[in-house]
Amino acid sequence: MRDPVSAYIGLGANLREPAATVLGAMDDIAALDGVTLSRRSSLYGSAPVDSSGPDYVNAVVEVQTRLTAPQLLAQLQGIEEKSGRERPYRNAPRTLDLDLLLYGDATILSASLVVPHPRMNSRAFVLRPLAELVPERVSAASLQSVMDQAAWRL
Ligand code: PH2
Ligand code: MG
Ligand code: MG
Repeated sequence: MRDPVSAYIGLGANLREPAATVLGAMDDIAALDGVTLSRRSSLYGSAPVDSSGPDYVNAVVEVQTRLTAPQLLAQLQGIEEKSGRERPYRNAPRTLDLDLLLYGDATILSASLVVPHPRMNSRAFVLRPLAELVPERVSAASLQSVMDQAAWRL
């Protein structure tokens, strides 16, 4: 069998009850077959970036998984759909967004999945919770470049 890989998943929500949704999604991730949730960051409040609506709740979790990256992504999309996510337009306010940020040390460039997440280094709501879990994977320069973005620990 494949060795488990450490992967990092960004969670975000800004509709309905975002904190409860994000916490529930962490439990849903933990319950996936082939996935062990090893660590959860704090929850962060954040102002919408290139998006609209109420403030977001964001967080990052670390998992160990034997799923491939596309298999893991498909499972995450299933959890998004279960939360009632609709996709009326790009960056629309959302009940739940689950982004695969890092999958081991892999670089993936396919039509349906790009890893590392292409915008993670320009978003404080990803970098701050990720740095709680794996500071060695978040550069000081990236953190510095998002200093002006509001993302506060809840
Ligand atoms: N997600 C986006 C776009 N903008 N802004 C915040 N604060 N948090 C998010 O999770 C977020 C966003 C696209 O996925
Ligand atoms: Mg996203
Ligand atoms: Mg997404």
